[in-house]
Amino acid sequence: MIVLYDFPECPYAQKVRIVLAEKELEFETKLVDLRRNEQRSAEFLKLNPLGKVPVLVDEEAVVYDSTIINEYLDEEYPNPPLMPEDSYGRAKVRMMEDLADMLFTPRVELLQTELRRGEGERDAEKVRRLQTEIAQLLRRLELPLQSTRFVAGEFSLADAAFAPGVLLLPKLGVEVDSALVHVQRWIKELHERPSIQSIQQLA
Ligand SMILES: N[C@@H](CCC(=O)N[C@@H](CS)C(=O)NCC(=O)O)C(=O)O
Repeated sequence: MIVLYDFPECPYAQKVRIVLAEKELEFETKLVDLRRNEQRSAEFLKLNPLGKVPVLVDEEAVVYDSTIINEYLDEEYPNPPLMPEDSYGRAKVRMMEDLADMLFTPRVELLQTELRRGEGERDAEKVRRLQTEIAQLLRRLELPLQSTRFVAGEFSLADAAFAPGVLLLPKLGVEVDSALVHVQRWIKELHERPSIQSIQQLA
């Protein structure tokens, strides 16, 4: 049985849940309560010395980091495939996934943290800056989405990486420019996809 060490609100753990759902894999979850610093416990550090969720345990395989976990899942459980067959196709997925993980999701998390503060404590300038930066990042997706249905061809690990943040955009007050017709279409399609709907209540 696959076990996911999870914190439901973590977008990186959600990205793994989307892939597990795409592949219709059964799994158990073990909550690592980040609010109680459980990720620093000696027991958890044995699974991931970096002290971060998610971690996936599949029999003797212990894998951490959402990107590495999702590639592991795609190789171990290849149906349906979430990576293209050709090297350049795979490189494009990885570049898009990197954009999601390094630029998009961290800003979504920062904005979420800022908005959780009380009205008085909130840094309005920071909120506006992050909202603008996230909207600008989405602009970069319009060109690839003009020629393909998803960010790097067919639905892939890259779309799974963007999805948790994309679900939060309305709550975060990020407006997607209506001129970005392909981005708008892609967002709608993500919202309608069952694997992504399965994490909606966690987002
Ligand atoms: N690169 C990692 C990032 C994981 C990550 O940042 N997890 C956060 C929660 S969303 C975490 O566990 N933070 C706890 C800590 O840093 O102490 C991945 O993709 O899995």
